[in-house]
Amino acid sequence: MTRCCIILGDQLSADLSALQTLEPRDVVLMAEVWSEATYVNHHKQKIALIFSAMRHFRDALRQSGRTVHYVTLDDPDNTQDLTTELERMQAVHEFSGWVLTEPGEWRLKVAFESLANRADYPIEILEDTRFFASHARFSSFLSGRKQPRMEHFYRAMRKETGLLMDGAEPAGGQWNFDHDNRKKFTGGALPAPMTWPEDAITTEVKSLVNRRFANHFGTLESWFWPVTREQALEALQYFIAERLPFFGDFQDALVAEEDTLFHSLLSTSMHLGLLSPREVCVAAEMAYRDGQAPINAVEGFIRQILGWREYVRGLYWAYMPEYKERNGLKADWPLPEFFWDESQTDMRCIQEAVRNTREHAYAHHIQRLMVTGNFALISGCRVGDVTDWYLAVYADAFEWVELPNTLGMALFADGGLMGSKPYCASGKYIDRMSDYCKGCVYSVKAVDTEDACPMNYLYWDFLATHREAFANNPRMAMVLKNLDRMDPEKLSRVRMLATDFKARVNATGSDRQSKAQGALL
Ligand code: FAD
Ligand code: DLZ
Repeated sequence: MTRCCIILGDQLSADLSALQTLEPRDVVLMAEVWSEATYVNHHKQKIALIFSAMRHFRDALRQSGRTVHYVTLDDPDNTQDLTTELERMQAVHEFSGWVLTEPGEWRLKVAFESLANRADYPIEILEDTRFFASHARFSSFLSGRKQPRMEHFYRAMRKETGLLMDGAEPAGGQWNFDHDNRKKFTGGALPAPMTWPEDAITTEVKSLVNRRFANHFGTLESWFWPVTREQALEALQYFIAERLPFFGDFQDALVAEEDTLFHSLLSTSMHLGLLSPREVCVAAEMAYRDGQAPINAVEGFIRQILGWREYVRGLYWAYMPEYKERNGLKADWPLPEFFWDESQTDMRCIQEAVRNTREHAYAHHIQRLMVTGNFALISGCRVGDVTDWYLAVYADAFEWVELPNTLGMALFADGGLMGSKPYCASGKYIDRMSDYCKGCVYSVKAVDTEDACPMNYLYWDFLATHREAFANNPRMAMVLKNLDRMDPEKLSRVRMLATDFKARVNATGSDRQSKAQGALL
């Protein structure tokens, strides 16, 4: 009567719902499989992080006395797919039944449900309880709301969890301190990301990844990812002490060659299950209560986890699979080559965001939203290309969190479900929040000349293209008024520059003018 529990690469939590149901005699299956490692061109660090964390979790389970069948990628018997590995193990061991916690991605949930329906042995799929809001709780939030908004959900979650509450009132007297969190960083010492000596497991996994995934995006040289719960707890403590006090002030800042600023780098640890979101929020709140971090920092940080992280997951499960097909702005321009190779662009902001991404499998939120995301939005990049890119290149990218952020927040392709207006901006915004423009060959002050920052003419071209679609959106009224006031000849020059830019990129893969002209001769 032995049962088996299959644990996936992002389910590395001792309190996982499926693990909780096991008797001491029951066993665990974990498998490194080609299908999961290649369904998009995952960054090398993402694959290495998941394999290393899985192997460490296997060892922790074994130390606790649990029998674990662990299938490595190179195992000659490996069928290289999670559901077929389950079937293979069942044929060998004839378990009395299986249990798993629901996968975090739609495609995999469907695959396991379909196996459960056709198998002649029981496969039980349990809800993932590692989130604040269950599926039922999120459905009840959505029900009856025409226009769901994160802020309403977040306030309800604050009240329900008691996080950052003084009785019935929000701590600090306000629900949201976002207005205090928009400072430009003008210099000073920045705490380096925490790192640990590399152990034999990570070294072996990196060598496996270099050998088997040599053509995948990114490098393995840098590494600031915890691979065990102990390391993740240290990373949490380090963040709370060194970075959280400044997190709020500089949450939206962009600084050349400063790749992580005051961000926590905790997303991978929470998604893999090494940390629970609750313990992360509680640690942040304690720092506020102890006077170690100001309210604007702590509220801003907790809002990202209790608010945004839960909200995007809720929307994902509520609207999939139809959500993935949305293309509200009919975007269809292929993603430029320079998203994979920053040497192909002269835009310093994109160079910085893509370099960070390639070197670290990381970019902070404003790089993702206001640099690469904004460029993809205003140039009209094809939604599927963009969502595949984001899913591939970040160590923390799992579809439940990546898709609503990309398709909804960055590309405004979901018809306004994630946000009430598109996050579109010209180079002026990037100049205000960063030091990128100073070292850029393009002129951020220019709009309708050859040397103008492409973000400028693409921005006005975007507004002109979608003028009718945005006409009834009160939050777009001001920018549309500015568009309408633009001299028609100037607008026509701007639109021509946007067309030429895209033609140049189509022809050469690059926006570099001299190279493009050379290639066209
Ligand atoms: P911090 O800035 O320190 O924030 C703290 C935590 O808050 C994060 O660890 C994360 O868990 C949570 N958080 C912050 N913003 C969001 C958000 N918008 N949605 C959900 N959780 C949030 N996040 C992912 O985890 N995976 C993704 O694949 C992903 N793709 C994104 C794609 C786009 C286009 C955009 C605009 C954002 C995306 N985000 C994604 C959200 C956010 O950028 C990352 O969570 C964050 O940069 C992770 O770094 P950090 O841990 O240092 O975060
Ligand atoms: C992302 C990933 C990768 C690269 N490899 C594996 C793997 O070999 N085995 C595994 O169990 N899980 C892996 N994962 C994580 C899964 O893709 C993840 O569980 C789903 O995306 C659901 O969130």
